[in-house]
Amino acid sequence: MNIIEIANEIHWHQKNVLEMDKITTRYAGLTLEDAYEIQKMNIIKDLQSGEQFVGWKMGLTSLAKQQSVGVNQPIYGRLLKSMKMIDGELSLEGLIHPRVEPEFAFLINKRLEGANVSEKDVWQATECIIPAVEIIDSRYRDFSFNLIDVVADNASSAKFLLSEQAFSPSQFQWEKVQVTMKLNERKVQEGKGSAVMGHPVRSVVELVKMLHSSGLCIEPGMVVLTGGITEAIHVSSGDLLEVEFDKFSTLYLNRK
Ligand code: 0L1
Ligand code: MG
Repeated sequence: MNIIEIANEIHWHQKNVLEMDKITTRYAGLTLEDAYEIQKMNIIKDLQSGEQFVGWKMGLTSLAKQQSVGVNQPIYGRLLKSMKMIDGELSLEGLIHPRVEPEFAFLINKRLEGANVSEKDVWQATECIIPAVEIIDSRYRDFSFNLIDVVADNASSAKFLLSEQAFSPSQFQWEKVQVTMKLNERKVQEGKGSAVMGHPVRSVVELVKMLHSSGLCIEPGMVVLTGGITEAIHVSSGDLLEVEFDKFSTLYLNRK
């Protein structure tokens, strides 16, 4: 087993928008550390071809999502500038079988690091909180994977949209914010901010701790997607999506 070759295989499928078989059924003995190393190797390739690293995403932060994948821990992935959707258009180009989920994004303005980071540290380093939508897209056939597979595939990262409205961290009780997703004008999902580890700030704390164990940290200017507030829903070309965050913000994808 050569993790450089495995990383190359995943990267090829990411760039060529093609499904692949799980790596864990084909390569025995892969560890979670190998998976994060593969993720990092592929991001380095992207950076070498001119990409820009803009932040982190936490995934599998809700009990519902962990149960649906059969795991009991969150994961992280890396966000690149090209993943950022500029406006509310829903372009599914370059995606295999996209799913959409609502999230809160934290914009960080001070370095966050260390195993002992607290919620207070995160609040002190948070410039603002931004309603967001993540489009995830697994490169694995049928969206079927285990923890190691999905980490190696950059936690299914594909695209994300940030609202143009940014809010002060103290403006709302984020865990109580009700989020509703409508697909083609029909309500399909709803949830509260508390679905993300009880409170989305805990997702950032957990990310800092996970990064610390790999000698990494969150640098100022980075955005952090804290994890899905509801189940992710399948979207197809032409679908209209409306994501409402209480009454204070609404994000549209493919608004007519
Ligand atoms: O952002 C997420 O929670 C997704 C993490 C990976 C699992 C998936 O693709 O559903
Ligand atoms: Mg997500």
